[in-house]
Amino acid sequence: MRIDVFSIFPEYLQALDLSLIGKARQKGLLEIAVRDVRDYALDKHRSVDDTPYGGGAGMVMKPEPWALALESVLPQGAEGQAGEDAPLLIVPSPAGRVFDQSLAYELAEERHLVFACGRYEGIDERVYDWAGAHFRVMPVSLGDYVLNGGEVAVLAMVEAIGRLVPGVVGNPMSLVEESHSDGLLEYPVYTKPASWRGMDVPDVLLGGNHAAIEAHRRAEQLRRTASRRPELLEGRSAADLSRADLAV
Ligand code: 6GU
Repeated sequence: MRIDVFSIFPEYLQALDLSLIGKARQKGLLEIAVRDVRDYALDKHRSVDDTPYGGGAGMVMKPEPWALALESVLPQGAEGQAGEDAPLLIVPSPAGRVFDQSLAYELAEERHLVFACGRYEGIDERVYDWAGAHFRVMPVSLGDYVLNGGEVAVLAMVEAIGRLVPGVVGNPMSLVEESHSDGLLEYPVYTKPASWRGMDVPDVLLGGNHAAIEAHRRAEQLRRTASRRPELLEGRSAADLSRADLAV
């Protein structure tokens, strides 16, 4: 998968050199390039913002540096309407579609993602209209709160998406058993010692009855989800929840 990130603070994205995502880049599973929008500015001061028409607080990002930046990742001669195979331009914004695990799975199937990190009060709206001719454009939000720019959101999204690309996570089973993979929160985990500061690991986990362990973990997933995130259980029919669940 190819990923291009545009930002005026490329240093924020240095965390993508680390850990699992950094290793996946080294292995060539993820081809990630971080680019400075200022490199596409037109004046010697490399300015990328200006005052808003109509007045108001703050500054707005100028359209031309963004168009030049985004054009630089398009295949040569790519013009006209953006088809199904056009790169997907993700615009981090608190006004976007909320990012969740199902969207992460969806985006992990893409060939080429481009992230446009706005700063200040945002990017001139005409950039999105222009971009629609060359990209599929998707505003995406991490949740209902405000960040100063898209960089931290891109770190979260690239990590969530990248780890779903085949080969990035060494043991694919860890993707199956984690929170949200089946719409429920993860079961609690324990390691040695079996007794610690007066607290014991549940007995069933110490035995070798795999069916009993599985039933226990499933029950814990449901208990935890009902207690912390009850809205995740809404709309799940009794039939949807397995027989082991009903025995809880
Ligand atoms: Cl994706 N971007 C910004 N700037 N703020 C946010 C966000 C994204 N998600 C929540 N707040």
